[in-house]
Amino acid sequence: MKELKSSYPVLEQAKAHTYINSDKYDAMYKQSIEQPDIFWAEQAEEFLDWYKPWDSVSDVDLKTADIKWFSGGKLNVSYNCIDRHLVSKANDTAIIWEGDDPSDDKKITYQELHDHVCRFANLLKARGVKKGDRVCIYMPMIPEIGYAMLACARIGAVHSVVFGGFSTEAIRSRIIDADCKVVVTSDESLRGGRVIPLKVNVDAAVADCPGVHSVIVVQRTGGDVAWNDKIDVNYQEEVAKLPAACEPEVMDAEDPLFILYTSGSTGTPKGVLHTCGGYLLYAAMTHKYVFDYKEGEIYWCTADAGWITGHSYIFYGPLANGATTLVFEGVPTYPDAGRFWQVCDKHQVNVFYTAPTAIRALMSVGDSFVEKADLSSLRLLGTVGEPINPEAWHWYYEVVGKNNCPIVDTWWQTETGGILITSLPGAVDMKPGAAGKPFFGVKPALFDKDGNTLEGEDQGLLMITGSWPGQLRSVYGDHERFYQTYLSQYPGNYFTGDGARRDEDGFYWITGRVDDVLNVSGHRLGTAEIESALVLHPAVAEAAVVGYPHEIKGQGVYAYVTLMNNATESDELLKELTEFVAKELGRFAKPDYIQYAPGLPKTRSGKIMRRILRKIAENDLDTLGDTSTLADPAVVDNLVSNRIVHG
Ligand code: 6R9
Repeated sequence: MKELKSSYPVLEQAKAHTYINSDKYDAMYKQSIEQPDIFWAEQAEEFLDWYKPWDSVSDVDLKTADIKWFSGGKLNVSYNCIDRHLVSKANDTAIIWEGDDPSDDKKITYQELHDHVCRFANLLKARGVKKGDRVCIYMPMIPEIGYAMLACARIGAVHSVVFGGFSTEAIRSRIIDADCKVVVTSDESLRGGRVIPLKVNVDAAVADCPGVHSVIVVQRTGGDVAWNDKIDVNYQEEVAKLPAACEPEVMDAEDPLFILYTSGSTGTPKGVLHTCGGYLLYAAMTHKYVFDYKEGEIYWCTADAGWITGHSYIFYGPLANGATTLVFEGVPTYPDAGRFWQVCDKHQVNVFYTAPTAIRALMSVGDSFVEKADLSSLRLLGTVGEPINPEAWHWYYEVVGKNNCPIVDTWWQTETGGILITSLPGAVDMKPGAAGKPFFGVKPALFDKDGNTLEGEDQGLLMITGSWPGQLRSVYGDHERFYQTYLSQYPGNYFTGDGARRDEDGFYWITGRVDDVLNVSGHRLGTAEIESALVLHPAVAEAAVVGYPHEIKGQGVYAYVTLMNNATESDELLKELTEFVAKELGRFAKPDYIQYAPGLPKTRSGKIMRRILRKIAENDLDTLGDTSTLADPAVVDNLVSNRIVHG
């Protein structure tokens, strides 16, 4: 087998060295830690335009979960992402849109973006949306999803984007939790040539949400959809009547910008709350330094706007920096597995940012698809969402990047707003599989289970000491849950839920979640959510879901279900349950395997022992461990003998 290099020094990162080198990184990092307020004040002045300066740079008390950055400072996020660029960039491309069908694309200039966003903002106002109101956005990856987000930001409304792959139940619970009065959606979406019925899902969700008075429908396919004159609003017809000017609302840096739901280890998804000033600064600054973004370059992040990566690195960060950002509607494998590379070639993409799961999937079909495209415009590559295995890293570096493009492996979370640990082009060496070093102002720490800080080379729970401007401020509607979930474990520190190893050079290697959160194809999924979907089915009494290693997806979903007394096991029921999860939660959450479990292994206090279920799903029976504390050890024998052995 070919030997894989374990480290690539900075000097080998041929194509990207614009802003920082190792000395400058060390000096800036030192200042960001030793004099944070001076450091962040300088950055906030450099990166953003303010109507009024802040009263204090940071005002943070993690013990009382009170986090403020730049409070008293006034700004508008949409002004910063659009209006201020009009002086010099009105006719520059803000968004390149590439449709699901390769013949479908368009370019939107900053001026056009301004006009669309203003019209959209005026439509929201006409439907009664005011500063502080919440708007749910459930849309395909078309430019209008960006217009909708920026229109909310313009008038001070708080958006809650729900990933277009989620289904009815997920939409309904998110609308109710944030008490949204308005939903923005499309008739249908197109993914890989398939039509997905977005409005049907919204209609079903809204039927149980009496608070929703308007559903704004952006036509995408023109497909036939049910129409309720009382609440449905035809976007194209209405915006045509509205002016392309809308004064931005003056917002406090600490006013909410958006809510984004994310899965945790227990309970319902949490509405992670981000605010205007700190979030935008952090997104813009990381976008510039991590991607070494230079004016005029074409930048493409393949994420969906329904996830935090799409928020920070398709829209807010790049647009704040006046970049050209590519918005892709389709999937990596349609019309064939060369799509990503054809799009890079067609639009002369310079910076390309994607997920390891996509890299593994495209690597598995061989090099020929990559070789057919001219990728000479590529200068820098990035990954996000999960650890990247060294084989996939090398394929990305050698076959896609031709040994000539640095790779930034960016570790961060919905809660962190932007990238916290990464390699930095020109400044930090690349080690395939390692996330790298902390970004400016970020202090990672490793803890053992008893709360002791670990120094030097070691492995433990990854915590972040102190605050940074992009940190979440609360869990929407439940500040106590925010404190309990993230700040109560080791006071003064933010609990990430990930484990990590620090090597002899101070590089961080993320080892994965330490809780019951799965990472399926880079999508974060709570086992609790899939279990709740399964038990909604009338035949299911109880369900337990675990992850197992999956070659392409990173993790696969393995579910154990206990049936109601009156239900009978059958292959049809298994299929039905799988489709049921798809219908309730979304196709991407479908279990790969479901095993009937007459009983689940539980402690005497009734807690499901997931450790044992994980081992059985992984077919790792030698280390099942001690089962004597189980209420009924015999259930394990049954599960082991009926386990599904997979490849
Ligand atoms: C941005 C995003 C967060 C979780 C996080 C971790 C995993 C993300 C990673 C990574 C290893 C990386 N994760 N980036 N693991 N290396 N470069 O993905 O946010 O959807 O909230 O997921 O994803 O486990 O805790 P989110």
